[in-house]
Parts: sequence; structure tokens; C-alpha cells
Amino acid sequence: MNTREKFLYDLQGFLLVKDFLTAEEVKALNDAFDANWDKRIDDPNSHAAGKLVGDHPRGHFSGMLAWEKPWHQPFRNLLAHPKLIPYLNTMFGRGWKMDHSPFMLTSTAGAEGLRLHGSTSHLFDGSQYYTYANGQMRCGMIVCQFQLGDVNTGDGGLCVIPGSHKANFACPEEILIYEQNQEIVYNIPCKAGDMVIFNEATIHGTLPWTAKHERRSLLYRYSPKYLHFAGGSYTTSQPEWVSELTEAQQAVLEPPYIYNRPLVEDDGIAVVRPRRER
Ligand SMILES: O=C(O)CCC(=O)C(=O)O
Repeated sequence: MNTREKFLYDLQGFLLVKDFLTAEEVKALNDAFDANWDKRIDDPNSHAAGKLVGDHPRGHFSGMLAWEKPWHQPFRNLLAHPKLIPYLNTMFGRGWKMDHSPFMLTSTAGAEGLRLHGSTSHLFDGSQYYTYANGQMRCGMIVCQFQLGDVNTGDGGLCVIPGSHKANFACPEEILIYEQNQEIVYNIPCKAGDMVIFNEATIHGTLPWTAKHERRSLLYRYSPKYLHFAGGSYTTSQPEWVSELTEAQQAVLEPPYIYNRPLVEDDGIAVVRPRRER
């Protein structure tokens, strides 16, 4: 993570990393979804209101890590992607883990949005926060959103209120439902292959999808080693197929704990087990 990226993430509460995935990686992920389209369901997390209402729900895929061979592989490759590790080691310090099951959001024209949410800084929430001290950034859960299709200005999809991870006042409801001050809500333009990392404390949500082409956004969430945000679909036990993973990928699926934890080095290959790492 270079100094420009650190400045931008600290300032904005999100970071756009252009060309994160290669064209081959994007194709492998899209091919896997195309081959498993029957697994698409309507978004179970539907929560649109105000100007975010649409005429149909967003589409949702989950469970990709356990899809049958070869379709699970492109998703497993992302778990400890060599380009992602230095970002996570910088934002969390050493020791971090997957949170939630990865899922994909799809949208066709007219798909509804999602009410904006994010803890900001107005109350301390140990699961979603941002802090800077002693030259280090630290945070609660973050979201890595891999774009598998283009998002042009005004298409809709992921939106953020830049800087809101540091906001000291609760965000008024009329802004959260996009009825007031739309000018502070940023719909991040992306190309297929780009990645957006945002802090869960940063106010974010979904704008209704307006483009003719389909939205395809893949979300992986990570938390520091001591935290587990989501219960339910991703539990804190290792999956049956864990032995099929690399050592670094296995480390990412470890439950939350500190002592003797496997830590993934920046090179993505070395995994060390110090007795304690702060
Ligand atoms: O990418 C998006 O549309 C926002 C996703 C989101 O905030 C969520 O699903 O909780």
C-alpha cells in the first residue's frame, strides 16, 4: 500500500484500486457465475426506502467457495490474493480473517438500492471503526468489492459518503435514504477488474441500477484477527474442504483468536505462527 493510497484511504474511508484483477481473473469469475446462474436468488438483505426504491430486488449469489470443481477455484484464489495481502496487513496490522461468506450482487435496470449505513465515529463501535495512532491505521471490518463489470458515472450500485468514517454526528435519515444532499453521495465509477476497499464505518449503500448492462460486484469482507462480525452463514469453524486450500488461504478462514495465530506475510506465501502478535 503506497503513500498515495494510505492518504486516500485515511481521508475518504474507501480506496479504489484500478486494474486489481487481470482480464483472465475477471473472465474466470464471470464464467463461474454464468455456469451457476440457477443459484441466483433475490437479495435477502433487501432494504430500500425513499429515493432508493426500485421496481425489483437486487440479485444475490453466495456459497461460491464450495461450488463444484472447477467453479470454486477463482473464488478460493481471491481469499489470500497476493495483491490484497499488503493492503490488509497495513489496514489491520498482522492477523486478519474472512468475515461473512463472500457474495455477489447483480442488478438489472430498475433494481432497487439499499439504505445507506455505516457506523461513522459518532459512537465507538468496536466491530466497525477507524483509528490512526502512532503512525498506524487500524479498523474493524472492511469490504473488498471486486467489479466484474463496468460501473459508469450514474449507473448506480455501490455508493459511499467519503470521509464519513470520521463523522462525529449521526447521519440524518433523509440522507440515508437519498432524499437530501445527494451531492455528498459518491457512486464510484469503476472498470471490470477494479477493486474498491471500504471501511464498514464509512457510510455506504446501493443506488438503484440505471444502466442497460448488468451490475456484477463480488464482495469479500475481512476483519481483524480478534473480531467476528457476522454469525449465521459463515461460522467460526473451518469448512470440510479446508485441506484443498493453500496455507495462506487456510489462515484466512481461521476463527477469531490471537495466540499462536497463523499470520500471512506480505509475500503471500510465508505463514508464521508467533506466540503473540499485537
Ligand atoms: O455494493 C453495494 O451495493 C453495497 C453493499 C452493501 O452495503 C451491503 O450489501 O451491505
